[in-house]
Amino acid sequence: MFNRFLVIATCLILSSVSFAAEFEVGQKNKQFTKRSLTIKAGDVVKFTNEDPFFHNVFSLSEIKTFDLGSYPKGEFKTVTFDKKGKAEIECAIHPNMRMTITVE
Ligand SMILES: [Cu+2]
Repeated sequence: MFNRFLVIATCLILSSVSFAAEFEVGQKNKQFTKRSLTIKAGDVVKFTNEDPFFHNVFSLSEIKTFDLGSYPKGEFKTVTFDKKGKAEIECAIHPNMRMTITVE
């Protein structure tokens, strides 16, 4: 009885949630591991520092302005892109680190 209730409740919850995809972008050898990435509105991008020194992630783009600060190896931070368009992603510590995220 109780199990059946749980199954029905779970189905109701799952059907009302739209699943956002998660994409991972590393920071390795002073570069983003992807130069460009295309995602859908609502998707999440996880930026993981794989270098033995600090990296930063920021964007001044109109669709998403953010600054994740600086963080060391092994740490990651996530950003949800909710608006469509293009975002230029940069690292404040290494000016050559750049990538583009296209949100469709
Ligand atoms: Cu960097």
